[in-house]
Amino acid sequence: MMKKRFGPLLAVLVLLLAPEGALSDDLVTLRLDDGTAENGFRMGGGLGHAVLFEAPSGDWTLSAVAVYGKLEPNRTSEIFVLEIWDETLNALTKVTDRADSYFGDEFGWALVDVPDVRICGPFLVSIYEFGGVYIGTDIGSATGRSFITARNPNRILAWDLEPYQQNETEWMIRAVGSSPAPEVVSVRILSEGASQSSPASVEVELSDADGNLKRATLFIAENENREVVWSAEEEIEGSEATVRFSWPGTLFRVSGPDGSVSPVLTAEVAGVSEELRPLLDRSAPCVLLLNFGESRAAAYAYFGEDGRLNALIDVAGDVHYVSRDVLNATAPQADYMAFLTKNITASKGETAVAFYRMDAPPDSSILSTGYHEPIVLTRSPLFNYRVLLEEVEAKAGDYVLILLVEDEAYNTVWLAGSATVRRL
Ligand SMILES: [Ca+2]
Ligand SMILES: [Ca+2]
Repeated sequence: MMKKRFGPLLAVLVLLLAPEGALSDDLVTLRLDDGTAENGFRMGGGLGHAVLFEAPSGDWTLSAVAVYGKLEPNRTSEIFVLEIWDETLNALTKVTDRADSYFGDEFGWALVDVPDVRICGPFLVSIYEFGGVYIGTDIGSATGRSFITARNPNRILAWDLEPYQQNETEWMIRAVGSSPAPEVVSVRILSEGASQSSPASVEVELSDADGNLKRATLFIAENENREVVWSAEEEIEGSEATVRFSWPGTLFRVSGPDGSVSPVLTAEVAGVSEELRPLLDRSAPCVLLLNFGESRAAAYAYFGEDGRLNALIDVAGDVHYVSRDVLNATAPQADYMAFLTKNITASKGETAVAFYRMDAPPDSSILSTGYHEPIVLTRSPLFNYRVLLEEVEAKAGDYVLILLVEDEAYNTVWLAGSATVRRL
């Protein structure tokens, strides 16, 4: 039998990072679609394609609408109308413009500026194309928040778009707006030297004008090669927060039967019961390459306090592997061998796990994400595939701090400070 090999894994994620100082990416895009159009529809007859959004903050300002569309070559109307309605279907603002100023002969995103409007709660964005523009349509699982509307009087119509049902159709219409972003008030290094007996310690003070702080994440990168060796995140809330991070001068390494990769970024698993804690202690984001990489899924690998790999669960919640210990703890009567054949998709030898690696290039405004060499699961799940998470000492030297602060309205603020800590 010919042995199949895993294909190369491309680095795909690039995160914006503000160099030397904090910067908020002002505009945030609300979307329901998945970014690819399976189809396109024009309705004409005064009917609108409408999408229901919810303002993510009590202090949110809508400033533009993005529409994925293309011109109908034999159109009878040259204009389109875009309207924003509140939840009682009252128009808050509208734009009327020429379709060929925004759309072309091929599908593409058109960004339509609308007069800034402050919005609270749910709102509808609708476009009336009068038969002149095909609106990109995302077919698949949908939120049921895409509607067909009409004006004067403003109303939502019964869904009669054959052959697609409302619960599988998403109009590719997005709302672009802004709300107050978090601010980093101060970063104080409380203890600069890092060792396991005496961790480095950093205190960060944060504020947010509209009081919806969500999370602060600290990344620690080697000053010389700029590789991120450690990250820690804290959930926060409200309009002010003080967060203290500590770093014991270590990093995580995952070893498999054929070698090891490091540094691997991990987080303590939140909300796990006392019983399961020893088995599901830390998790690491990863990509699962199933069936020799023919399908892949963003996932989390879970490790016990003893470092053993105890679960692989993808972001959709599908379980690809749990260890015998986890099954015993959650379903003591179950037979693991029977469970293995029925429920485990991580087939021995055909599945690999690729952990993320991150770099913070010095004179660059990006934090780039790539992958370590995938670890192929060649051993038996009965022995946790012989995959192990270990905490090891980081190299001596200087490390830079990079802070990411997020709020509930999808604002993200990066601070790539000049602050450093030192592994002793
Ligand atoms: Ca799609
Ligand atoms: Ca905010």
